Amino acid sequence: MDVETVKKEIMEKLGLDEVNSGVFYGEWAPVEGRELITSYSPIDGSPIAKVSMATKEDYEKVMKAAEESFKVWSEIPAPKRGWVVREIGQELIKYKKELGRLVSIEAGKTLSEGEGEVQEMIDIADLAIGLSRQFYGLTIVSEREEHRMYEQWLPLGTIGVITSFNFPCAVWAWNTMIASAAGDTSVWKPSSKGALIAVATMKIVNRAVERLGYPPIFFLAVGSGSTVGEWMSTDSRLPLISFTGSIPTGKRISENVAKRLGRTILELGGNNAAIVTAKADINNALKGVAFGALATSGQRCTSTRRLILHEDIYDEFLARLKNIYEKVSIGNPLEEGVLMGPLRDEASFNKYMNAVKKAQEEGAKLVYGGERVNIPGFEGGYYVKPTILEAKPDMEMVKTETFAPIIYVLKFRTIEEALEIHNNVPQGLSSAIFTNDLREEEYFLSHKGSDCGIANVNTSTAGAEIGGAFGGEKETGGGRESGSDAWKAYMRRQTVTINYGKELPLAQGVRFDIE
Ligand code: UN1
Repeated sequence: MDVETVKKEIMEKLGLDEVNSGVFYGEWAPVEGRELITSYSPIDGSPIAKVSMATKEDYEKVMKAAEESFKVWSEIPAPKRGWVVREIGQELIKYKKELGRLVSIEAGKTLSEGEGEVQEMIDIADLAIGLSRQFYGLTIVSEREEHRMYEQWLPLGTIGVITSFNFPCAVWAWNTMIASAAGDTSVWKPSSKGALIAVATMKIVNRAVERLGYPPIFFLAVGSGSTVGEWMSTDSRLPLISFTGSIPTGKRISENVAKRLGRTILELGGNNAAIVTAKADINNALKGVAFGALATSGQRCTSTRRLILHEDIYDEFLARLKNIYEKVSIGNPLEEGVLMGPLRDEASFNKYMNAVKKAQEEGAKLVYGGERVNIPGFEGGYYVKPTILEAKPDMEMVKTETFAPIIYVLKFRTIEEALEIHNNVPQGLSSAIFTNDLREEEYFLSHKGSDCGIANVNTSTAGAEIGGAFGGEKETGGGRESGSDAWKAYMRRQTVTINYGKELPLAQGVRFDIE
């Protein structure tokens, strides 16, 4: 199968044309007079289609429509909003294959990963349906006679969601399925490299909303970071900006939002490590590390970038990992059996080459990889060998996130030393330990252990389920999305005090007697 065949099969079904509007403000904005982005497939570098970008006037229309809709949407009881989310989930089930294939051709993922991304959207819709009946607040005892206190959660408003190319629709759904159940409307700025997926996603979900007779609640403004991204982050009509992407851009967005005292959910870089101890089940550890490092060609926030090996198993593990790397099938991700597709584009490839070079300049030893792979017939795609470098914890490249299949191997003797190495990076998203030793595992999970938002035992750093809160510490930005109580970020908490007595006693015993 090639890009052209898949394209022919899905474009009409997804309602996509050669030129598509990238702006939805209740209706699709015309494409005339707007700049166009060409979407290129990383698989062979071929153009798939074009998407128009929002002008400032378009953006204003988007914001106006989103605010108007919020007034209606926030009035609807939450469980009924949940029904809309259920309809969206059903619509996504219908289009799982087609949207999954679009993810494969626009993001370069394997067919299984493309469909997996849509499944992640369906899963979060399921979670949001249940949540729509569970926006619970606490009741609190009052120190005053005949008083009652409780807290309630109210819709927040219109929220902004800015997503990256590597999970071009799942991360949008993490935010918006929860936010819409919570009563919010949303404005989406997708990555310019995932614009076509965004358009297709909007068509699917909007159909479901419309079918149930509600006004549109999802809005779209395709554009660059310096235009739409900047407009959104400085716009006080958006009380929350959820941003997934690089640390430098995250800092910029965070500053803009902080200046207007808005809220952010930041999901920035990860530099995730797997610790493999001498007590590990080596076969499982190899599988977990290989999946973590190679899936999506190392272009996940959760990709395993560092491998911390116990000295007793170091040589054996490294040799076996190298063996897996030598055999892994790299190529057209639309083909059955291929596990590693291309890097996103030339810029990603240059970053990969640069990291390999710089790490070696710092003294790292290349064990495997470090070069481009030529796939006949797919010369326009940037395919690379998965790469293993033996390194030292303090090297700059070991502390840097490179969105590519590069793993730095580090050696440890004691579990304390392993965790010191582990935490010796600025990022703090995901982590893993492979061990069958209770003490090692508990040390890893203690406050002296992993400093990440996500900690895995005997499973990979990548591939988190939507039921948990997703996000990380330090330069990863501190945000949490998706499951658990992440919904609270999309609502505003109100502490309520009710006096049902005949007097007006004051808290803290304060007296204020008036005649
Ligand atoms: C991301 O890379 O931004 O945990 C998200 C995982 C996926 C999500 C990754 N479920 O690997």
